[in-house]
Amino acid sequence: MKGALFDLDGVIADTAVYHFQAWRKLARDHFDRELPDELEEKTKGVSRADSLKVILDYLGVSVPQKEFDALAAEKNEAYRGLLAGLTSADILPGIPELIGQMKRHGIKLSLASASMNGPFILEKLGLSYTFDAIADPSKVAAGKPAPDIFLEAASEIGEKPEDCVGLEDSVAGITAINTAGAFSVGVGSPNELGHARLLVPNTGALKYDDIEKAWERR
Ligand code: B16
Ligand code: MG
Repeated sequence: MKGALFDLDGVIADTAVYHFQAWRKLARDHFDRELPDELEEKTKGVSRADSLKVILDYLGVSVPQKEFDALAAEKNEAYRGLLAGLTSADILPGIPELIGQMKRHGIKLSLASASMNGPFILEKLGLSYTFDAIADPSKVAAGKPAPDIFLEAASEIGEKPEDCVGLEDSVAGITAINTAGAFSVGVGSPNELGHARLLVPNTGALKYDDIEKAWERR
C-alpha cells in the first residue's frame, strides 16, 4: 500500500450535507419546489454540473445554457456561504488518526474529490500541508463514476492505482475506484456501497490495521 486516494465530501469532512442544503435552497428560490432525500445520494460525488442536471431532470425543467451556468454559480455561492465557519473541528471522527498512521507508514496522500472547492476546504480544515497532492477535477475528462479523478490522484503522487487504496462515501465514487484498479474502502451502508472491497459504517470505524489486513487479503 503506497498511496491513499481520499474523497473529500463525506469522508474527510461532513460537507455533503451542505451541498444538499444549497441545492434545496436553489430549488425553493427558483422553482418553489422541495427536493426529496433520495436525490442526495444521486448527487453525491457527482460534479456540480452533473448534479444540477439530475436536479433539473427531477424537477422536469430545462433551461438555456446561460441560466444553467447562473444556477450552478448561485448554488456554489450558497455552498461557500455554508462553509464559512468550517474549521479543523469539522474533520470527521477517525480521520486525523487514520491520516496520521498512514503518514507514519510512508503512505502518500492524494485528494480525489470531484469538488472544485477541494483546496479551499482543505485549507479551512488545516489539512493543506498534510496532503502530498490534490487532483484537479477540472483537468479530467469524465467525472465519477468514471475512474479519471482516481487515476489522476494516483499519478500526482507517482504511484500505480493498483498500489493505492481509495476511500469513498458515494456509489459513483466506489465504482470509480474499482474501475481505476485501486482497492476500494467504502464509508456507508451495504444497501448503497455493496460494491466496496472493504466497507465500514462510518469514518470512526475506519481503522488503519483493518484496512491493512483487508489490503493483504485482497
Ligand atoms: P463543487 P467529493 C463532490 O465531492 C460532492 O460529493 C458532490 O456533491 C459535489 O457536487 C461535487 O463534489 C462538486 O463539488 O460544486 O464544490 O465543485 O465527494 O467528490 O469530494
Ligand atoms: Mg464524497
